Amino acid sequence: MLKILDAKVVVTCPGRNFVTLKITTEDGIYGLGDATLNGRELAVVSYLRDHMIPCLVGRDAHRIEDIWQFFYRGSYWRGGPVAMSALAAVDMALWDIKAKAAGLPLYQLLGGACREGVTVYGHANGETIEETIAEARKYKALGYKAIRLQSGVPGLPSTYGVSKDKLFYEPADGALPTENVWSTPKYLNSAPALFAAAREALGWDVHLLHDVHHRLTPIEAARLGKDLEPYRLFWLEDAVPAENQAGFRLIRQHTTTPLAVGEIFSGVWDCKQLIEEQLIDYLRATVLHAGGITNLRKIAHFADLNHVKTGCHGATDLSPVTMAAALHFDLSISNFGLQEYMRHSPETDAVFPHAYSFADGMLHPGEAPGLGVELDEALAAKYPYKRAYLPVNRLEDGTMFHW
Ligand code: KDG
Ligand code: MG
Repeated sequence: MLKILDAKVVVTCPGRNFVTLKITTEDGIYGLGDATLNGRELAVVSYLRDHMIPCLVGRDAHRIEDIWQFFYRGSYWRGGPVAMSALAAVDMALWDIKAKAAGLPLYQLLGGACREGVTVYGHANGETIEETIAEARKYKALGYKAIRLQSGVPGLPSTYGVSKDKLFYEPADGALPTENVWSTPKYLNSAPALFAAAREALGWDVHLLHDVHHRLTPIEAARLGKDLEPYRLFWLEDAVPAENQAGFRLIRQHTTTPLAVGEIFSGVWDCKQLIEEQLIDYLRATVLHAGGITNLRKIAHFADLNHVKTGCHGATDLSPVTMAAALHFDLSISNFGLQEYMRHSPETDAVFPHAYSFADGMLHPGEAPGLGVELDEALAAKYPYKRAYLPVNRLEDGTMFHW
């Protein structure tokens, strides 16, 4: 029995908001879990503080599956991003504790390494195609084997994925939501040209990816997939909003461009049909928003039976605690595909010192016991929470659209 003595939530904003759960046991071992839900952070804080922590104290930290089921089944109101992010934070912290108690890096408890490291992709973006390609060259020079390309759409004042600060893209940029403008015809006219130029300039020995960020209908996505086929993308991401999973049938019937989806999924029920019918190639669900390591492992095993690989979300709004947990997970599963890696700012890395490191296009979680991430609470306290929303999107005629 490793009795849970206490748990607390730390909110900090070293350039962007992060919510971290710290669970402490009677033996003095503590574990960290990430509970950050971009733009809705305080809802998860309340869910943890007001509704979960009172039930955690006194339980055996070793009983991870039982605690997971207690909160999932026991809340009556199952699922959803707020509850599943909170549950994920508890789950990550418990795995951190168990691995520290065993004196092993977490991936050893998950079955050991299946590969030498975790291949990651970086983000190259620019207002123009030339600027984007120049950024991609920098990633290649750093050793990246896979690069996501996002470029400005001519005629639109701003575009998803294109940032002023090339290293640290933070879309949650306003104390109230910024309003962006979108045009599907303008986008569909410009995206294939980016990849034609990119293959010409970068060659074929690098994986190229692209994120549509949920903005097309299935038939539009089918057309884009076909237009991009000559450039052999590693994946086309979030081509359509995925609430209607059957929509992917139509895309699938029309194109051989591999499809990735799921960074906003909360669990297996958001992707059961996508996986079962083999409508996607890569699942973007993460250890954070999809209910923790315990839940994502089950989803990944199910995906493996259906030829679907993982492609975990790894944007900067997932803290280094999630990044570490994802790396232990990635290293240990048989159907790993690719891991997203948007580098955190030096301020964030200082608040969350971590054992993971990058070399030759791969991240490795390191050999520190547990997740291998610390939380510098004194430093965290110097960065108070700052309300920040993700943008919203309108069509050129003012109609509300997907962002
Ligand atoms: O919080 C939202 C971001 O994480 C998201 O917009 C980033 O789409 C994204 C990606 O692929 O990293
Ligand atoms: Mg995305």
